[in-house]
Amino acid sequence: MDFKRILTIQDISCVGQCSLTVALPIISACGIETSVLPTAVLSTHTGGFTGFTFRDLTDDIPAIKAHWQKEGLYFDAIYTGYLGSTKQVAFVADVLDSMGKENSINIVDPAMADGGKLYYGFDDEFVSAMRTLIPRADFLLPNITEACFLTGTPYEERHDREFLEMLLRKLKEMGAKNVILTGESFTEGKTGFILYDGVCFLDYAHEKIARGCHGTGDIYASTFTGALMNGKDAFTAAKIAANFVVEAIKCSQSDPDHKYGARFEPVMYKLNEELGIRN
Ligand code: PXL
Repeated sequence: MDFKRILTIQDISCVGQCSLTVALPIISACGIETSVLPTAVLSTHTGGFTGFTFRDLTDDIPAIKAHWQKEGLYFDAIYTGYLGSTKQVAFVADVLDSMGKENSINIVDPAMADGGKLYYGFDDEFVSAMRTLIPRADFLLPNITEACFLTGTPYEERHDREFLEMLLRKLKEMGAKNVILTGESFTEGKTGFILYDGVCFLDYAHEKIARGCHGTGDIYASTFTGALMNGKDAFTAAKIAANFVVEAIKCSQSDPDHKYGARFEPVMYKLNEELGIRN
């Protein structure tokens, strides 16, 4: 059997169901060994909480990478998410360039913005740094706000086909091999994703659930990574991820105290069934 080892690079938000506390269980449940490179440790995520702690791990990255190289530890895929500082982005670019095995896959989620705004603590300098990861991405997974910031396009509430295709084309021109715009579709009143590989725009639309949850981008990117590493083609992996996010959001609807994240744990078995994995 061909065992795959992937590396995911993002923060540990101790409470809040995002980043590594989502990526580690989901990708592992997809049957893939998941190594981690934590970018920062926060007491909670930064959305909807105040007074959180933040320990930046930027300066640990070069030594961690050097040790892995010494041990000959390389990865079949590298998936990046929330990064802790502008300086760190260059270190992460270096890890993407040098720690993959031959034919490894880079999945870049430019986790930095939503709802027309950058997340707390990010600025234009960080956005510019994040642009340097685009040509390294086999799969770039922005939401529409991130796509606007990365392309320097003013954010608009208008999400018609012309606007969405323009964003996807620009990101492709900026060097991404494939772009998956999340949380959008070409069908009015629905959400989903649009995958652009430079040739076709492949659209998948599903129901929009009234109450969205924090961290769903991380559930999406983690599930996509896990499904892709199980040999699914990109469109199928993206569809499995979209359906799993819907299941997790539905599962969270009845619990108003759970607004800080989406409950994916009770529906994990559905992802296992979909991928034919028995835990
Ligand atoms: O889910 C994205 C994310 C990840 N990590 C931290 C965050 C956020 C979004 O706000 O604050 C720390």
